[in-house]
Amino acid sequence: MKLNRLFAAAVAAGLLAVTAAQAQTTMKISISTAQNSHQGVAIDTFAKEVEKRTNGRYKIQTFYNGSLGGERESIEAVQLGTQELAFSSTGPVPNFVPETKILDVPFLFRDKAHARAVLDGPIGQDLLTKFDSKGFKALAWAENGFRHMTNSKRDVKVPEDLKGLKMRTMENPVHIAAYKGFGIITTPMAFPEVFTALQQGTVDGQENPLSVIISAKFDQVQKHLSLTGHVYSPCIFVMNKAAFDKLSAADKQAFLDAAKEGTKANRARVDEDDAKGVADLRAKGMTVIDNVDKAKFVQALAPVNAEFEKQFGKANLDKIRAVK
Ligand code: EAX
Repeated sequence: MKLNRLFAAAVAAGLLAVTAAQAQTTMKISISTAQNSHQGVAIDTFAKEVEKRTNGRYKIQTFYNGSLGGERESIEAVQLGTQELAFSSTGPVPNFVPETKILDVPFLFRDKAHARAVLDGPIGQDLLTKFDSKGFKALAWAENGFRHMTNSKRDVKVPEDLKGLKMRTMENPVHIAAYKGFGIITTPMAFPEVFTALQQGTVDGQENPLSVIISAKFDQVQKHLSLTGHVYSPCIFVMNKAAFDKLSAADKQAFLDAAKEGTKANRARVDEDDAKGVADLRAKGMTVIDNVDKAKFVQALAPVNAEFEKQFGKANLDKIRAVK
């Protein structure tokens, strides 16, 4: 009798375990930066929240340091469905969803609060829907932050100092056009290759937010940093559209809410990195020019910006600029 009961309990437990195992779906999400970064915090939080909000029925496997490929490759994989999710800067995104290009216009956003208000407001939320017809579900905007220039050659104080520097850029048409406007020799390259390219001198410099410069340890291969803040760099949680559509309504909401939590953690970390980044990088030996004359850099891009006004429509850019 006692044995029977034990046996029944064991069978029941086994069945439960089997059902739980069957019901658990594993999905992958990747970033190109380290786990200990503003992007790592984003996907770690997302993974934890998805598991919590779906009672463990969905498990999110997290991959760091571009171990599944660079950002363009990971977005491609999400579009194809060989990878369910990616968290990426919007660098390569215009190659998939051209409407997002407008966010890459230099000196468009006044500060992070402005950029976040635009992304969280009607303009940003409308842009998220543009991913649908391209095979994606865009879950939420997050951020990389404002990008700054680093190089191994010289202090960059005025725009003329950028002339002739060979710099790695993201695979982004707006950035490339703008940086050419500064007289930079642009070399588009996937992020996982950048450290080595800087180390070997294939390029003189690169540009990224403090969060990325710190987590990628670019201070080890770059001497000069200038806080140019020339462009805001959004990030995005993207998911394969078919994988998202398969979820129940409640689970869809769980994924969307989890991404929002990821964004909160991500932005808090960017704020933290921005607050202590300069002191940290100085302590590591970088020379930091933190008082560049922004107006001169804006002025240097006047011809390029005139082109952007034509391309994107002045009214559309003004609509973004007008957001409080
Ligand atoms: O998303 O490619 C880049 O420079 C990005 O800013 C970096 O991968 C972090």
